[in-house]
Amino acid sequence: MKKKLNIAVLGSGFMGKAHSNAWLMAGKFFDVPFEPVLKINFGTDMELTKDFADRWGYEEITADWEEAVNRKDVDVIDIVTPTYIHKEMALAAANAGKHIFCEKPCAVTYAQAKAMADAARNAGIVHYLNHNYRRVPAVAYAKEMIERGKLGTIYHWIGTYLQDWIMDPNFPLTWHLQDKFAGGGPLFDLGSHSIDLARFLVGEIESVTAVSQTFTGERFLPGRGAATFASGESLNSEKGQVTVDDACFLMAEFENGALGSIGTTRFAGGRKNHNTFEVYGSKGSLCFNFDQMNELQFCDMTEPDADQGFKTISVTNAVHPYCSAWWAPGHVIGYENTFFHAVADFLNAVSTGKTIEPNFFDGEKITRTLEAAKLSNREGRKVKVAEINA
Ligand code: SOE
Repeated sequence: MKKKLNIAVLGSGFMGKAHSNAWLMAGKFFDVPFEPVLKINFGTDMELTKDFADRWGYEEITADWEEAVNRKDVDVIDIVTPTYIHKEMALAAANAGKHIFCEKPCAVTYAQAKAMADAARNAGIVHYLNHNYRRVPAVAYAKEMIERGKLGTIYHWIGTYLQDWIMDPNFPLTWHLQDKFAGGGPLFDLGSHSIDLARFLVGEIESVTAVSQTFTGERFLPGRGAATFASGESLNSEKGQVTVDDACFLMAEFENGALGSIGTTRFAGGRKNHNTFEVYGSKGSLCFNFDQMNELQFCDMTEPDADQGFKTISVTNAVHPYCSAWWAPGHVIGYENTFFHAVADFLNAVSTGKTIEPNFFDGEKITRTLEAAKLSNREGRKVKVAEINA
């Protein structure tokens, strides 16, 4: 019998669902050292929280997250709330000596992210920041290929993360569209993923030059109104100010000399979750597109000129990262599997006390870069990441 590990999940939205599923399922596919137990779920709307908790089999619910964090019988705090409250929850969890599994982006400011990193360091807990795309097998395999030298010296990173879910001007002013709750628009929500992948695959970003735009400056407040959106949001008759970007494009200089760009928007019609990157090196080029998440495109530049061209690698073979736990080659996996991979790695980290990445130390660096991009856009100039102070 495996030792049980009691999980408190704070939040119950889209990510609450993805995380709950992963806590329950990871051990079915991976050899994990614990049996995670969905002990308690925190939510603010008790009716919705009860429905959610019943569906996923939580033992209890609470409207008081601090109570959940401080319970003696809770081992892990899983934070899936809006971003602005991550810091408060993470600090409380670290002070209580609980391991932390936290949704991205880390925090709304560099100062907050730094406080989270410091608290985790001081408490000596295991902390994980869920930039889940690192755990797409094709992305993890891209990392292996780069480490094996298949790309040589890296010259370029071109990342794009495009969505379209707020293009309708009637889409309400949810927390995602308010700077104080989200830290930024697609720059924070999507750009944090792209920066995480760029750091993972290329290296540290030294400076950024960013431009952003808000296309819809005012929106109806959420409430009970006529229109209801796919996300379940409905409208009020009053309007409020959008205080985040709708799109942000940035150029990045890496410490190792590589040059790159990251484009993020929620106004790319038809693009639902179009997360792509291209990495160009002296010996080879790699392209990834989450729409075909089981594949990598690779061009081997060491081949004779006449033979050069991109080939498709199906990253579904047992030798590929995470794939031995899944199906026979070519039998593809999906979005939810990335969360299973994260949970399996996190459980192993808790058992061994080893570091898992990305974590709050990465969150600190990513958030600093995001703030540099905000400053760059505001002041119309290139900003070194090191200029940003907590
Ligand atoms: C919404 O834009 C969102 O759910 C992000 O918050 C996630 O991190 C991304 O994986 C999918 O899109």
